[in-house]
Amino acid sequence: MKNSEVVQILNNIADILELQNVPWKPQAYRKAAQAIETLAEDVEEIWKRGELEKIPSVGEHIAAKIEEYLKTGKLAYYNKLKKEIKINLEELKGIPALGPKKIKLLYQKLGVKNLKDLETAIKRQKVQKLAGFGEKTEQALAEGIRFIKTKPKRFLYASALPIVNTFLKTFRTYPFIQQIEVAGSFRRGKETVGDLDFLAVSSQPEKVMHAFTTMKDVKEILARGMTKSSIRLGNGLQIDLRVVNDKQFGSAMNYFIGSKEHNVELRKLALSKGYTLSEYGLFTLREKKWIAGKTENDIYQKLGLQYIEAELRENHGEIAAAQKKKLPDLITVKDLRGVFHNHTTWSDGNNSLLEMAQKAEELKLKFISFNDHLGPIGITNPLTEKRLAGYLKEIENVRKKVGIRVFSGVEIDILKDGTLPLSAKRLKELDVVIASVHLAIKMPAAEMTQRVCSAMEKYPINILGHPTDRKLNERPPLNLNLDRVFEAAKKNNIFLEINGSPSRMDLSGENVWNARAAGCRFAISADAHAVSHLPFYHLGVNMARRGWLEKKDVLNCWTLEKIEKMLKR
Ligand code: DGT
Ligand code: CA
Ligand code: CA
Ligand code: ZN
Repeated sequence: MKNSEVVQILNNIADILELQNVPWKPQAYRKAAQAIETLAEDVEEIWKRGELEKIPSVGEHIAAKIEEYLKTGKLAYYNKLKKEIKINLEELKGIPALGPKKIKLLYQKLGVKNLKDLETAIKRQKVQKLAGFGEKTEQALAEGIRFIKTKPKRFLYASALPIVNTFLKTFRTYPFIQQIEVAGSFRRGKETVGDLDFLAVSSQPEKVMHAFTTMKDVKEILARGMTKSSIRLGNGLQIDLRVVNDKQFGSAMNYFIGSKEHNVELRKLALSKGYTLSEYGLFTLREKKWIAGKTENDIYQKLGLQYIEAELRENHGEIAAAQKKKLPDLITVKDLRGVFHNHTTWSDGNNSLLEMAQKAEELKLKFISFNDHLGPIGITNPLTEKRLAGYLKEIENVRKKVGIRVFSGVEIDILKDGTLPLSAKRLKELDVVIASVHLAIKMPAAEMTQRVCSAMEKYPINILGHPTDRKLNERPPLNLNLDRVFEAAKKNNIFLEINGSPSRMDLSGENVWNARAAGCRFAISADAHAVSHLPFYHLGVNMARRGWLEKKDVLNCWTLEKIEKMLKR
């Protein structure tokens, strides 16, 4: 369960080394961090099997550092580096718009060591006078500080995932536990979770509570009771666990999956039918006779409803739809034939075209779409019109070596003025054109909306990439009038991306819901920058389900012939 701690330490080491102008090493640490971030398995399990070096991008040296940390809970090298730089890097890095380079300048020129120093410097308008900063940057930093101060930090679904998997796996081996499941926002597939909620069935709750509160990753016991306890892990994540009996399990799951708003509506419906519903079960109002509670299905059935999938339970019309038996037939991971939006060493990815295609084949996908960056995105090695020929030639070669369909394409920048840095004619030579906003992200809503819509009007675009450009816990979405964007996408037959990259999850489930209502269609992508990122499309499926999508709404689920026909512009 230490994956996110290890990732954080490796990233911090990379940052410190970068501050110290050490060449190469930062990149190595960053790549290793990236690989561990995307593991679906507990890194400790891998270490116990002696297989740390089998993790992509983890070599002998970094494996030894990880081992030291897992064994002792400390890392001497990291502590030494931290002493050397004197800066509270973690705190400063948390501020949107502040990277290692700027942190370094702020320290060297103004002696900024932490958030408080930075706030003081901004107040005295010292930051805007630094070379390479200016008034706009100072303003952006001030806004960034406000953003992190007002937004409570929530955990990414993707970093909670290995914790949930390990927890369930471990607790399912205990003979005193008959059943255990995860509930709460995680079960609803939300892109971030405030805490994790588990429910267990056991006739020996005391043993469950003991096992739970004495897990080795527990940093703090927040509450300890006979049938419910809460703990906090070393990485700050809170976990609640409750024990119930078999007869209550369904009603307890229903209650603790939530959302609260769904629960409230469901209770109202129960009352209107002469029942009361609580975490203990469904009872008749007058005689308090037990009606249902063993399974969620029983409860929904007794209330005259179709079973409502957890992702739909946001009080967004799901109860009314379930009454009319009109719930959507939600897509599942298995419905996706392939995945869009993947980067390779042709731009800022870590793996070659061939490695990525082979991995996609291994994952039993039927197609992969390559969309390396083209445009002035601020990476060292973007595609250019000149390099395009070589890129397409190599894609042609890859096609001969794998048994799946390989789509050629780019992810092209939507420039400030709404133009793209490649002509419509050249774009049409590619199978899949994704257009995204990356630069100049601070614009008033009217301008930003105009920029995006004008690109969609004028160019042969297939997919609008990460439409809001939000980064969870990092930066807010673009100033966009989404209704107008959805309208332009529908009119020009452009698919909206559901980007499954853990900190993006863009569009969000709620945005997907609105876009679907506006008549839009969607493409699910991994935005993979390494083979280990390809499974990110699973996270995109969460957003799609939260947005009520069926197979017909999602390009990835169509037959290859239909996809090809659709992509022709
Ligand atoms: P989170 O943890 O902020 O990501 O969101 P949830 O939905 O997991 O919320 P949490 O952990 O506070 O509670 C889990 C579920 O328990 C929640 O989804 C619905 C249920 N619940 C909690 N408090 C209440 C309440 O006051 N009323 C009702 N009806 N349900 C509640
Ligand atoms: Ca929760
Ligand atoms: Ca909770
Ligand atoms: Zn992008």
